[in-house]
Amino acid sequence: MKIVRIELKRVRLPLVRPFRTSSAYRTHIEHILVRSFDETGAEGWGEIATAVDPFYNAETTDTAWHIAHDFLAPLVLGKEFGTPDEFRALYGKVKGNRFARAGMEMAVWDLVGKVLGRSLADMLGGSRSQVEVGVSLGIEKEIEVLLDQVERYVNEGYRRVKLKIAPGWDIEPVRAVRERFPNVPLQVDANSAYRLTDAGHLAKLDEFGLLLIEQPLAEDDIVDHAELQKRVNTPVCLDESLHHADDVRKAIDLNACRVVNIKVSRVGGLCETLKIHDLCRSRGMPVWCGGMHEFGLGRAANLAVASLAGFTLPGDTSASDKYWKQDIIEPAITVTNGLADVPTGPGLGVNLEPDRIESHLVRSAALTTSGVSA
Ligand code: NPG
Repeated sequence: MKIVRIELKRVRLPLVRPFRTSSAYRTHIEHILVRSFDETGAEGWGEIATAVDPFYNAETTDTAWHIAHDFLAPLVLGKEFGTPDEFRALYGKVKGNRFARAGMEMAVWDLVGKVLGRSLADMLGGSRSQVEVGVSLGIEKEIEVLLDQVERYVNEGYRRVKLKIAPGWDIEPVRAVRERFPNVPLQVDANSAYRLTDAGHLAKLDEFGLLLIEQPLAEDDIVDHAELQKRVNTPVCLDESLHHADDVRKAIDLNACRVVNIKVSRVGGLCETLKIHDLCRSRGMPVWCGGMHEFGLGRAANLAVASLAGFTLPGDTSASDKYWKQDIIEPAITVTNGLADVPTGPGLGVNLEPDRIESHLVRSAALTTSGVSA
């Protein structure tokens, strides 16, 4: 198989509700869709789920465009490959920029799945037809507003609640949620807002029986997290710090975490996701599937990933309506009684809505074996 044409489409969708984390405030999400064609005209789609700013990690929508357009596409166009693993080897010399690589690779998984008539979950070796879903709730101005949000999603059946925390918005909101919802499985995400000197403060979270505290310390740290884990009882979960399977191995060896968040984008794609899943399984490390506010396309890939046996905790794989008034796929992803169906159609198994993509398009480009065509 060869990729002979790649289209990039930057799409901007309004969020139904602005989302605040310790480092960013977002009202819209802009992701890049990758549409790849093989020599027979078969096509596959992927999603590059960067933030527009470098506040979660170093990549942005603009850097991802640059890398995909100027490096990844030229490296793969017209080159023969058999499997997604062989495909990613074509741009193996590109360092970092894992969100861009993940979207490019996802389009090939979709394409291969469509050609073979196999779903992504089937190709990955998924073992569930439905997955348990949790919800991620941003920082609010008032605790009452947060409590309303928790109530809404608990009533909708979501299986666990994740609260974003930051210095000044941590112990009190968590205490309030725990008092009002004593039995809800609860976890927090700091998006690297604390330092090791905050260990004593973070240990105050221990009394709330949290499933985990996600990425409390710096996004480029593993070592201090190991020290923090000695000082808090709540299991530490790493997100931003883990870029590939080797990072995960080091984190496990150092006891830097007791849970791993796997995000397809953060680790550079589905091939690396599988490696990390298998490693964690062999080392008895629980994993769950994180999200990057993906549109329905990337969300479908997350559901396929979460169907793997090692994903034992509910993921951030909420329904489309948590984020979008109108997703770019039809039907949208739904959650019933806290469960989402793993797509069964070929490839990612979703139907894209071209009109919706076009009406939210910011920028597009097409590249072929003979160069940029549009
Ligand atoms: O459900 O897709 C989702 C969002 C889950 O909160 C979520 N993601 O840090 O994990 C994170 C956070 C995030 C989203 C971070 C977008 C940066 C950008």
